[in-house]
Amino acid sequence: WCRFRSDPIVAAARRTSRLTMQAGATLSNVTENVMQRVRMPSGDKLHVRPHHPLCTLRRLIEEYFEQSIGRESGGLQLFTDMPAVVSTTACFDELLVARDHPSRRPTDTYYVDESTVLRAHTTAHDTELLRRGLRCFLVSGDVYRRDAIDRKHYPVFHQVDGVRVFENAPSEDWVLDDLKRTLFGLAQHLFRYPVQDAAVAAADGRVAATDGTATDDNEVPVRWVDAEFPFTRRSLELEVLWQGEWLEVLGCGVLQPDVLRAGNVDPKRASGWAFGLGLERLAMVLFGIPDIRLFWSSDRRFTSQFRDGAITRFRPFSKYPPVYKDISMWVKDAPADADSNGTAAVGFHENDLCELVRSVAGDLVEDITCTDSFVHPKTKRRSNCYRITFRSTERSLTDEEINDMQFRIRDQIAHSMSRVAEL
Ligand code: FA5
Ligand code: MG
Repeated sequence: WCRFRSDPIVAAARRTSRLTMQAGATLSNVTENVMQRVRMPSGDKLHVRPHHPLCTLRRLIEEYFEQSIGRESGGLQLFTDMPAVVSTTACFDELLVARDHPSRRPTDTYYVDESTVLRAHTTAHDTELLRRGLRCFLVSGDVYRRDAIDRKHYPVFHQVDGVRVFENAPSEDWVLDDLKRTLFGLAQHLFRYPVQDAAVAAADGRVAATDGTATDDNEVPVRWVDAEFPFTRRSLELEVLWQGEWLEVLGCGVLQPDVLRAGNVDPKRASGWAFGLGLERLAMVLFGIPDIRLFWSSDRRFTSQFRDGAITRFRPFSKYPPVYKDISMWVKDAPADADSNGTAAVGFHENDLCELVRSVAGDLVEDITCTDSFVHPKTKRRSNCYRITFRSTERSLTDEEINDMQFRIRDQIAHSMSRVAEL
């Protein structure tokens, strides 16, 4: 029932974190494709790979924290190779993620077994590091989520989380101000231009640039948006205006007292902040990389463009033509009260379709969009039409290989999704 139980990486993670195997564990929903990324030797991972844009960006972030708070707090600790296989306790429970929170569902998270997941965020390490007595640290690594497919989403991406705990902070407002000031400084450090708080600029009657370049004053517009995370309060997201679009790059907030307690920190004496940032999102903006799949490319025309430490604009080597294929199916919706934790809810979920397509087409699939959905007036059955965009970032695809992939996708849907979808 657990294909990866004997996998060396999974076994090692289980040993070091004393994960317990429980009876009646659910079937793993980790695909071989994804497991290959988990198994990559830690030195090959993109956020530590020499000259890789994600590595350059991670180092710039660390450099900023070393130069700013590292000195004042007397001990910033950096982690880049914490194991990606973690317990549900670390990933969810200790972060107060409710039992029925959507992020826990097997449609959204990769379960190795009932109590073990591929981390869905690097926040999964925060309580453990607090328990080790650390009060100021950054954790970076590969994270895994079952998700949509488009040019901004990929099932494996990279995050950097940061935590800072203060003994005797004057107030929660003070902690929040420190957090905002710190992250604003980070944006400034990364963009090399003064960043401009869009709300402040608007109040001053100044207008933000909307074409994605810096304005005449070389200012990059950013803004704070209210957000919600179970593990923080006063939560916020930072967005950057880039190419006419507000792009969410990080989430943050003041740590909940119960999270501090889980980290053996007494919330009566201490308080703290945390943030989590997506490296791909920021790197796409800073290096001008148009498609998240490119980060995984080993094509020399991609890799040769980047040098350690330098933020340079990506020069597209050529845009290969997309090929569209439509696929229609009758789908069975999950009952509204479906059990969200553990066993697969019986119902159609788009993430399952995306995962299936990804397992057939790999990085040749660029996007999957539902283009039409209707409910039959008599039978009340729902029909969805999906448009699959195939495009390689490296070459032209032949009709033959696309037809072959499309055929295998249909075959797989009929084979493994028959309970929830009918072609
Ligand atoms: C989190 O993961 C929280 N753990 C962040 C956090 C940490 C908040 C600590 C408060 C305190 P979220 O799911 O929004 O939040 O993801 C954080 C960032 O990861 C996003 O802002 C985005 O930059 C990036 N991200 C999220 N999903 C994807 C994806 N599928 N592909 C690429 N990047 C993604
Ligand atoms: Mg978010």
